Amino acid sequence: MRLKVHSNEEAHGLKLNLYPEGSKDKSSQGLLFANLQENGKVQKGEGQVLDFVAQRAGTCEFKCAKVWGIHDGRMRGKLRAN
Ligand SMILES: [Cu+2]
Repeated sequence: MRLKVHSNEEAHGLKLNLYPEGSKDKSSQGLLFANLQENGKVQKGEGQVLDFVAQRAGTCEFKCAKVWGIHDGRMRGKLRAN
């Protein structure tokens, strides 16, 4: 799977949780990244390309990797692999 992330305003970065929600098995992650450094990278003026394989079915949360008060609770979502 490939996600291309682009921000039209300030620098943001998308960070996916590698483990599905409610997963107790931490021995195998749900998402396997080609380049883990891309996950959560925040760089102004540069997009992210997140290349990964969903190894297990489940729902993984993602949020903005940039920490700044007002955005914390809002810039988030979920990615579901069936
Ligand atoms: Cu953000």
